[in-house]
Amino acid sequence: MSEGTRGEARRGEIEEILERKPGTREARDEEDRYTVVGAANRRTFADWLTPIEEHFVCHRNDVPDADAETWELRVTGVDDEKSISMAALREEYPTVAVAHTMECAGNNRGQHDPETGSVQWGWEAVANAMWSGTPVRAVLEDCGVDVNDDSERWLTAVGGDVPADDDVYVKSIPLAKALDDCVLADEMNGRTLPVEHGYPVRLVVPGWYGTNSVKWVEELRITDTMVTDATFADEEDGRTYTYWQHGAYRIHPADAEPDIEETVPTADTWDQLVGDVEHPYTFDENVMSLIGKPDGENPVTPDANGRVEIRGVAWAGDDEVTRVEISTDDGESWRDADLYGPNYSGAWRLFTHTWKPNPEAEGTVTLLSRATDERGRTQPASIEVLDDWPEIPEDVYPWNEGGYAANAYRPNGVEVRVSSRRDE
Ligand SMILES: Nc1nc2c(c(=O)[nH]1)N[C@H]1C(S)=C(S)[C@@H](COP(=O)(O)O)O[C@H]1N2
Ligand SMILES: [Mo]
Repeated sequence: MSEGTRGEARRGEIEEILERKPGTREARDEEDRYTVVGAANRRTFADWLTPIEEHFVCHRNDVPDADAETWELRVTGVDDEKSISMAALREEYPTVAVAHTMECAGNNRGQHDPETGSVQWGWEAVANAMWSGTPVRAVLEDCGVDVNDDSERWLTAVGGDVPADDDVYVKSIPLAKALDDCVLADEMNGRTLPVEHGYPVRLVVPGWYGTNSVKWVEELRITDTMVTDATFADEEDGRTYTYWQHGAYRIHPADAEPDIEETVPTADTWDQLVGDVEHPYTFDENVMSLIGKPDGENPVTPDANGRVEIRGVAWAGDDEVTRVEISTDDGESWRDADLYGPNYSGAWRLFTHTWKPNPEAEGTVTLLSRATDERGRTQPASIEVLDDWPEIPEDVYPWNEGGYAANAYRPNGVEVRVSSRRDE
């Protein structure tokens, strides 16, 4: 397909999605290459469950013209290879639901200075939904995989979207993670999976960056390493299979050339960054938080007791969030917020804090939130270009060429105007 035709098809797709999803708006993608819509308003981050209407969408290729009646999921690289129909997937295996905070690895990319390429997301590419379907574990066990095998193999998932540049959407995750909590989802928030979210079936990898949750999944292959050029050599179809794993979605300084034949011993993104992985992969989500209320759109009026509720969400991939703090004085001082509500691994937590704005003070105040996870990692203050990659100074997130996995709190502050009751 020519660039022009593909561009037009994508435009049509975005318009259609925006119509179905009134809680989203289009993201800034100067190169006009991706289908990208994000949450339109911070209020999305004041509730635990994100309605489909507010859930961001992100993909590059044209969506396949898929039909659940004819779709087959192939399982390969196993003793008992199978091609499973959607009916069989639904009826012959158990059904589970998982909560998953989907965050695009490029969320917050627009906060990088100098600007990086690709989609300039602010905070809008994150959402929390319930995904139901078939546990990956049940399918693999049925295909002869020893589910108690703790050897370090990989699950490589292949997307059935039509490749724009002959780069098939393929992602590898450790087999241990796949067996632990991953799901082949055909429902989202209790509804049939919408086409833009992966109908008829997608992989859901709880707590890991969205890129790992392959939509329109048509093959699961068990491999000894992460995908390499050799993994799909038998296809002989002239398509390439390694770009999305090794070329994109890696954290590195400008002008680096990541190895495309790599297999890393550790999955946690931050562990890779501070450890000895030179060009880390975006797997487990870094600790993050966002204020959803006040939303910065409207002035806030304190109640009769002079109080304002600050509410938001905080997540840390498949680690637990243990603390959220709020600052109303630009980070000079911090107060603990209370964590509450549902607590599922892989999903965000709600937090709330009662703020008493100074009745004497006029004008706007910036509210900051900062989360800490169970491993004691706290969100850094800002994104900075490092001279000495990857030595990361305290309170800094490293500017990186792809603009990935940033979790600084300062750029996500919300500016609110406080109006006193008496003025009204
Ligand atoms: N097959 C396929 N799966 C994909 C993608 C894609 O382009 N093709 N995009 C990924 C990216 S980058 C993200 S952030 C999530 C977004 O999922 P959503 O659109 O359901 O929110 O899907 C992932 N799965
Ligand atoms: Mo993404």
